[in-house]
Amino acid sequence: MKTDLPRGRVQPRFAGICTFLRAPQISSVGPAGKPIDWALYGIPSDAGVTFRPGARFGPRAVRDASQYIKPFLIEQGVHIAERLSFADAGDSPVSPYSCKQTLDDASAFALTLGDPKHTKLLAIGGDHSIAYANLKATWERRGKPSGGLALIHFDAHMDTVDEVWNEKWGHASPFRRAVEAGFIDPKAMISIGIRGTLNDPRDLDYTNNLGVTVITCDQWQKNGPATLAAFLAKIARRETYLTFDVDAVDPAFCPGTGTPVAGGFTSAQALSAVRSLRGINLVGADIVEVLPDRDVSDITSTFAAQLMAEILGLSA
Ligand SMILES: [Mn+2]
Repeated sequence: MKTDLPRGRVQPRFAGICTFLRAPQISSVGPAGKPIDWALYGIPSDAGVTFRPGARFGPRAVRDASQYIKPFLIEQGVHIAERLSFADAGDSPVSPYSCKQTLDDASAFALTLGDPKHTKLLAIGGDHSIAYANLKATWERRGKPSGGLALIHFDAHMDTVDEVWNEKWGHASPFRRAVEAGFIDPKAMISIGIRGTLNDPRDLDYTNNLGVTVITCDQWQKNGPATLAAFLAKIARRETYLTFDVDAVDPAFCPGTGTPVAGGFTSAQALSAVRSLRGINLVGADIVEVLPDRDVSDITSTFAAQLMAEILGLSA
């Protein structure tokens, strides 16, 4: 085994210290687990929210829900602990009154994790602003590719507003900032699950003008999988980052989130869409906007925990 997990039929899943997917803490990974393939870490910040706060408690809730995730993935047919070394790197530093400080500190923290040339970063938020920090660290660790990374973005919202209440680093803006910084290539960016309402239709202009591919939930029902497959064929083996806002899923299936929008994916549809990404050259990922105080029976954190395993499976 590359990842030394406590055996589920020996140490019960309700016992022991709580880490993501029951992975070892990064400091305790032995020689058999080196180099570490994935560092899993939390960015417990909701300094950037525009509506309901509370996503700062997301990493803890997802750790808890992930205790029941087992290492063999039925649909993908892979055993993630056998094929991959992954470890829980704890939580990044955060600065609860400052989005920008949090992003600077979180990306500096992420830069140091594992073997920077090899270890991929899976960040658990936190609100969507934290994607910028993990994207920045990923882009730098990949040698700052000049064309930027390809981006697969699941979300109800585009998250490309220039600023809200004079804040340029909040959760409405991470992909605009990432395009400006050169971390991502908008022509190799796809946003899936977009729907609902906007303050201003011109909010769509920015990404439309840059050539971002968009699949709304309505379009997904008609030809979404084919559009996604064509996009994947276009980006081929290019280095790709995956960002998943749980509000891409319908609030009936992910109620624990801060900016819910009706009419989203079922959790089954969303997981199936993620599994269909198998074969991409995944170099980093995040899962964001789990808001435990609004959750019911851990529905949303259970989804996020499953999604963590599926994301690891994509590269196993
Ligand atoms: Mn978002």
